[in-house]
Amino acid sequence: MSRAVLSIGSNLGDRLAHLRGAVTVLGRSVREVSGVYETPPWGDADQPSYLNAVILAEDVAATPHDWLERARACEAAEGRERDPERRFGPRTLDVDVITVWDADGRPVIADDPELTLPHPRAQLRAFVLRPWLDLRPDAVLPGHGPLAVLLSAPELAADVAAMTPRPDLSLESLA
Ligand code: PH2
Ligand code: MG
Ligand code: MG
Repeated sequence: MSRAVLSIGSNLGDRLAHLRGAVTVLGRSVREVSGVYETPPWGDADQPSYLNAVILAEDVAATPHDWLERARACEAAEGRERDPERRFGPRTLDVDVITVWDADGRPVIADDPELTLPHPRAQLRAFVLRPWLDLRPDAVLPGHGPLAVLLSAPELAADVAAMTPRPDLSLESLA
């Protein structure tokens, strides 16, 4: 069994509908979906706030590149357009592969430029760590440590304080 943590985010158009689109396209591989958070834009402040959530996914045969392909299929289904000028700019849907575990339960470590695993900036992103921690309080980001420890880093304090749970927006019933 291959397992993956996927981060989903949207800050353009009907944000909740775009996140729901990801859950729908991933289909039967979705095991659990976190709550939705409203989060301040990270990396490029001049854009609307995001809705973010995390998906725990499983599939018997998926390789790391299969997860990447599925992430891209979700983005394409929600009309994602890439702006080469703005790496961290606004988007209808972003689906990032954060970590993958192989059939033996070992985390995949890869520095393939197309798919670096674990995701090279996950440890800096409260909008990834917080919803993942909600689902798995004991989770560890391979190579970095327990999520609870990473989230208490002073560099993340402002982002943690600024993100707000949106219990009124649920993806759960779709999983
Ligand atoms: N994604 C980005 C850039 N900045 N900020 C938040 N809050 N959430 C995101 O998903 C996000 C971001 C590009 O991947
Ligand atoms: Mg991203
Ligand atoms: Mg991305």
